[in-house]
Amino acid sequence: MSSSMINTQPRLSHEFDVGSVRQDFPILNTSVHHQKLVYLDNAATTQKPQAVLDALTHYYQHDNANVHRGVHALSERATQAFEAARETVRHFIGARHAQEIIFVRSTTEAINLVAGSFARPRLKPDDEILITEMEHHSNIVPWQLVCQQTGACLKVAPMDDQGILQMHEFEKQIGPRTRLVALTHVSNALGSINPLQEIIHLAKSRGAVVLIDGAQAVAHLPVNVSQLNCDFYAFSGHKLYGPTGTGVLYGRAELLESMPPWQGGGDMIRSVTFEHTEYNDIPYKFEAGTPDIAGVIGLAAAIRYLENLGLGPIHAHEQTLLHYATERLSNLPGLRIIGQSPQKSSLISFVMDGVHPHDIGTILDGEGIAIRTGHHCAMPIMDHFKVPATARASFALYNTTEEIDALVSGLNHVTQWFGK
Ligand code: 7TS
Repeated sequence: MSSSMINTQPRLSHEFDVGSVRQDFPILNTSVHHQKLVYLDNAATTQKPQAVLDALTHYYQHDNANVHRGVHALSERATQAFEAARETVRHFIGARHAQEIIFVRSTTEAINLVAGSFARPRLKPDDEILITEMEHHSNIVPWQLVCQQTGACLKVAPMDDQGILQMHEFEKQIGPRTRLVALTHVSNALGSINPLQEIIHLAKSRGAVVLIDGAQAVAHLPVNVSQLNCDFYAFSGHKLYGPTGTGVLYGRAELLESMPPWQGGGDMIRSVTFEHTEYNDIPYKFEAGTPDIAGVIGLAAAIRYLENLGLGPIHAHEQTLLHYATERLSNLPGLRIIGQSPQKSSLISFVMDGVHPHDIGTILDGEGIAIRTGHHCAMPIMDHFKVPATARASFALYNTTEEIDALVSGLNHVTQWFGK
């Protein structure tokens, strides 16, 4: 049996059974500082279900070989599993063609690929790239580099104090010179879900190409790139219960065809002489060198795991956690939630009067509770809210209301510790 055929058992009930889901994640039984782990740092990376761990092990134990180059049985099996994973991803995000799925290392790499291969060769001085104020650094810095290289100009659409994109300002910023609109689907530091349908329609009606950073979306919301009608969509495997070192760039076939390769090397060519190189077809043109074969196969296992549970029930469960946590945290004296969009994914950023977020994180860690503290690679968001950092609890499909109770109890200890 090839690793691509490993599957999770279909669940009998359509109800979301978090107790049973938790049993699929061995790491959740870990103790930290003699306490049961409460893992609330899922926006940084998610834990992996046994199905993913099994897919990785199975591949290395039974199928390991390089892809697209051997006639021997293992290479054919590895290639078959790798290409089956591409089809799994295509179906998962509703792309029309498997060749529109490019395997990369991460969201960061996907965005850099578009910056280097789409934007950099095309943009001219005074052309514009429009982003938003709520971007992760990986959807800011690659465009700054392109602007430095081409003389194009970076524009930023503002958000309001709830963390909602100001649509009228956004609309005003899309001008005749806007070549590219690049924005996040879900903000990693605020949780805000952007109204993509409206934004993409607007941008495309003005002739701009649209890239969506889906790093914080794909594990939490059903995504269909064909319905969205975006040109590029980027995400990371590790935030989707899959292995680190895997990511996906979806790109519309016509655009990908028209772009030069990004990196040169093996697999991305059809023929090479010292005088001339013929490039391979898409997607291989953008996949130079040996890919993370095991990782991609693990990513497909993660997607099958999610599809088996259903993004709808997962979203409903996580929204229940979000609302429960929002209510409980709002009642804590001196705690302020940063990011209050009514359309929010399952994370809460917050600050506490007189306590540095790092101290919150350290005290919670002592109780086995993992949250993230810092600027979340979104320093412009911190600037907007005039805070140096926030504490962030981010929830995944395996989290429970009891874990939120543990968080609240830990935050009460923080308040007591600081003598309030
Ligand atoms: N875009 C968004 C919206 C993100 O949240 C992240 C990672 C990235 C891009 C980059 O993803 P990578 O897999 O290429 O690193 N965000 C976070 C976070 O919020 N905490 O740690 C990483």
